[in-house]
Amino acid sequence: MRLVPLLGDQLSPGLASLRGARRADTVVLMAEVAEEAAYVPHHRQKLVLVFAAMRHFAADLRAAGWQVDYRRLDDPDNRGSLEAEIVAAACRHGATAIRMVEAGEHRLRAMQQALAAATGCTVEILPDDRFLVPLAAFERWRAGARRLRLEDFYRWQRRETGVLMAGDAPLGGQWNFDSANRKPLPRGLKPPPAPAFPPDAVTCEVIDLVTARFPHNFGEVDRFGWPVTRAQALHALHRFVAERLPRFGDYQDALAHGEETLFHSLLSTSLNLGLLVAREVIDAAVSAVGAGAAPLNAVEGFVRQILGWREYVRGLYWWAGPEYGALNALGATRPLPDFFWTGETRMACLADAIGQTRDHAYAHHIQRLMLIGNFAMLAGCSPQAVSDWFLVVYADAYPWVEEPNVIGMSQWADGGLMATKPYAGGGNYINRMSDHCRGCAYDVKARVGERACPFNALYWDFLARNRAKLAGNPRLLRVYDTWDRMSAEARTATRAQAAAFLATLKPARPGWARAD
Ligand code: FAD
Ligand code: DLZ
Ligand code: SF4
Repeated sequence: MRLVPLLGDQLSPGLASLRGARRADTVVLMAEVAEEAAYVPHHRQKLVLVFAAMRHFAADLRAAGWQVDYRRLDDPDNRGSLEAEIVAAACRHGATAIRMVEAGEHRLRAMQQALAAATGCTVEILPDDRFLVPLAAFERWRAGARRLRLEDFYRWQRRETGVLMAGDAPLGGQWNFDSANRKPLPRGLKPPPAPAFPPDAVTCEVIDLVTARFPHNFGEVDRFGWPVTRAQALHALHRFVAERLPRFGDYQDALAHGEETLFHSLLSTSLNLGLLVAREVIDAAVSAVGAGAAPLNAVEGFVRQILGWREYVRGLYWWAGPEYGALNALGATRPLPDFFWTGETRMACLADAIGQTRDHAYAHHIQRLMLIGNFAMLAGCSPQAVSDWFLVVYADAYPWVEEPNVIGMSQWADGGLMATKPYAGGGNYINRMSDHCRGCAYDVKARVGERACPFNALYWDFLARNRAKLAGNPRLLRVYDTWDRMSAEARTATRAQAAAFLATLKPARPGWARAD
């Protein structure tokens, strides 16, 4: 008998460990376990999403003729960890062989490597070919690359896959349309509502379980609407391509008060669980250009996110190793302010982004990068505290994708491996790309004074504080020049303003979101 354990983010019918396996002599094991549910105190919607998707996937496998051993979190003899469940199942089924797809994170890869000794079985670990770029290919690319940059990686992938290519040249004659993709949302343009999938009986049972077992975790569950089956995820994909993709490019960088999704796809949870695979999402988007249903700037912008960023951060996570998560190039140590958990702040932009995070376990990229991440970096918050927060609060968060985005892209804690310069911005940037400032208690135009937008003084304070580490960066020469041209009094007042604001921040109580 062969045991095929499937992890919670391996919910793909075409998974490598299922392909070619014979149903008659295979037992598929899936296990909800306390260790995964509590290694960080996940947002309750994320817990519901993972368990509900696992339960639906197990039912689909059974319907397709697989023998599935499914372990529920509330089984009285649940052994609490994936390793213990796999060892017990191997014994229960008299397994002589274990076949698994490589886990998506360092912690569980180490567990997989210990399985042969723990079970006495032969253990086969297969590459996760749901990603387009095998890790060995990423490593070869990196070894030969002049520099580690998304743009180079992305062009290489366009050539390798032929996606949006006309022979050897990019379709439309340009590799990217970023300059066309920076429009603020015009007044009166209302993005279509994102599809929501009301919980069925299986999901309702999981909601009850999560509510009872994790009463103190962050986040609301009452408006749960994530896709939990492949059929729902495919429906969400088709709705996105038809309704939102055409404007995805134009408003990719926009922010708007009360607009939780704009023209984003909301497909990350389905992609990261495996309900959808990257290639089919890219193909669906590309076919919209062919059919004249979406312009090239939109489709290229979207493809770049998946063929580019998603594959790139995954390669970087594995290449950089477990130490990457501990990097702190700017030596930032401030604890997270408590409003990251309560959403209670007078800063309208952050109250909006954190409030919707609590309600939906979702924020789009620019909210994560230019509002929440930007604020945390300007305030000098510990990148590890920031990274833990991002891992907890988003339904799509797994270390392989969260860490490079937070440690690298958002906090610049890797000293520039991911991003050529810190993604730092003052209130002006936020005002240009959003309507948040109109309804804010603060004045976005002011740098000092009682009503001054905190982002402004914090921005300059961040640059001044980190001058020794950042001033040599050619992309920051102009901003340091502007700072230096301010009068000494203006500089002193700006830094005093930042210090006074920082002194008002209440640190989050330790263990705020721990599951009791
Ligand atoms: P869309 O804007 O519609 O983009 C389409 C798809 O492209 C996404 O579904 C996602 O699969 C992929 N994608 C886009 N940007 C990235 C990126 N930078 N890295 C990897 N994939 C990308 N994404 C996660 O999946 N999990 C995370 O834990 C996560 N944490 C982040 C933390 C920070 C600080 C930042 C700045 C970004 C983070 N991202 C993360 C990337 C991105 O913000 C989300 O993938 C995106 O917001 C998900 O919403 P969407 O599906 O509507 O994306
Ligand atoms: C995120 C998560 C959670 C909350 N629970 C489980 C679980 O009970 N069982 C499981 O197999 N996986 C779970 N996961 C996903 C894992 O923590 C992990 O992120 C991935 O399996 C890595 O590939
Ligand atoms: Fe955010 Fe400052 Fe604008 Fe208020 S004024 S919404 S704090 S950028």
